[in-house]
Amino acid sequence: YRIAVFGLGHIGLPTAALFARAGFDVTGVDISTETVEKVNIGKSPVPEPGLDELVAEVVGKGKLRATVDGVSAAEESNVMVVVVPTPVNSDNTSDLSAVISATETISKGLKKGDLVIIESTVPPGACENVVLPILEKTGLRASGDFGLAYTPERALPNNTLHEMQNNARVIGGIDGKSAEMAAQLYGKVTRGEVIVVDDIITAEMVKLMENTYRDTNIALANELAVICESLGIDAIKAIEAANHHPRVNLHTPGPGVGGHCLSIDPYFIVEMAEKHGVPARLIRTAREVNESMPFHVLDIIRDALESAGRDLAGSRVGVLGVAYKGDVADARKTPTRPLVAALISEGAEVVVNDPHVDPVLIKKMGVEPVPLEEALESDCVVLMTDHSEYLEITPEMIVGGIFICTRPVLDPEKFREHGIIFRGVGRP
Ligand code: SAJ
Repeated sequence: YRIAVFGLGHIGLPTAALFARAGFDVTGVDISTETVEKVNIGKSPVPEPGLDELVAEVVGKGKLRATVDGVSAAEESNVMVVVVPTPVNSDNTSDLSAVISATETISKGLKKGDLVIIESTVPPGACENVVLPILEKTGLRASGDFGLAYTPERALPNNTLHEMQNNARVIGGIDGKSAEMAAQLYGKVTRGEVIVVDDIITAEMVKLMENTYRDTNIALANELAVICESLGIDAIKAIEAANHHPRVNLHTPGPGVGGHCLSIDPYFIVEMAEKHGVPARLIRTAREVNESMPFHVLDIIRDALESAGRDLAGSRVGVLGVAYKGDVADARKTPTRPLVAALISEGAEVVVNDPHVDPVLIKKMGVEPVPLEEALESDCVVLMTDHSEYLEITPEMIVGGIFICTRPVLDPEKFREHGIIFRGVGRP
């Protein structure tokens, strides 16, 4: 087969590169000439461990090349994989414009015998109700003339290459032949189990269920943490003890849920549920709880400053971490953004440190990126992201005497022994 992968981002590029290493001839398609140029000189435009090396290897061997010309790529290939982003609109409905546009491009090069595979996360039903009609406008018929399958990407950022080659793969097809062919292709990339489910909509739903499970579980942990704070209970220790139960797996409370997946995917279920007259109360509430967490952190900061006889307005707050989670450079949907905006509107003087995130992006949040030592000299230091660098922070480094550690990564006692006001999500 010749495979064309549409979208060379966090997931598309590793997918294309792994197919190329498995021996397929792969054309990567992207609308960004900058991305295409970078890939063609053997470099990865997305930071992901091991990806630069892999891209260099497969481009060097001539197995992967990139282009902006999607129509020619589709004409030359017999398998087309769509891995483009699906963000949410401001009203939390799905924005399928990138999937639609990639599908339209593919339809211009679609031939008899081709297989189209969608990997982008979509609301249940989107492949059959949105993608399929575009492909059939060509006059070709699904099943009879071409195949269609859906297989969600499930790899964890920062561990993408490992997970893509080891995680189980869920596949749904428009017919048995499409599913079987997709299963064979992905079986060449992953050692994990390849699970063929009944149909496309089931495969679409599986992906959303996984991230909704995690988001809802984190919301539960966050709500329990806030309750524990008010009752004088250390929620982190309580959750740890509860998780010794063989059937309990409470997640970790924190400053909120960021990233492009957990904070978006539950809304895709809500959207379709409501269209079908089902309210999706729990899933929606979980989102509300997680989206409220940065403002809970704001309350903790204000409270801690007031307990030291200071006002939030006019105080200098040093925020540590812009990335949505530790040791990544990705700041999409990060809880740090609403926190910083709220601090500024309350009149605090905010400085931000992040050793991984592009300083240009930090400046766009309306704050100054500063070195760690400078952030630590603030009246109040707030750890938002569990970057490895921050795990080395010691009481002596908290010059202003107030430390808000929103992630359970440092021991409160160690700081309190030194007279530091130590507060955190879930800490009494
Ligand atoms: N978080 C918590 N508490 C926890 C776990 C996470 O507050 O106990 C926060 C993190 O700090 C972060 C956010 O949640 O802000 C999301 O982080 P994550 O590591 O849970 O997930 P992502 O968004 O990096 O990747 C998820 C993964 N999905 C699941 O684990 C079910 C990944 O496997 C998916 O491929 C990815 O979404 C995706 O692309 O959908």
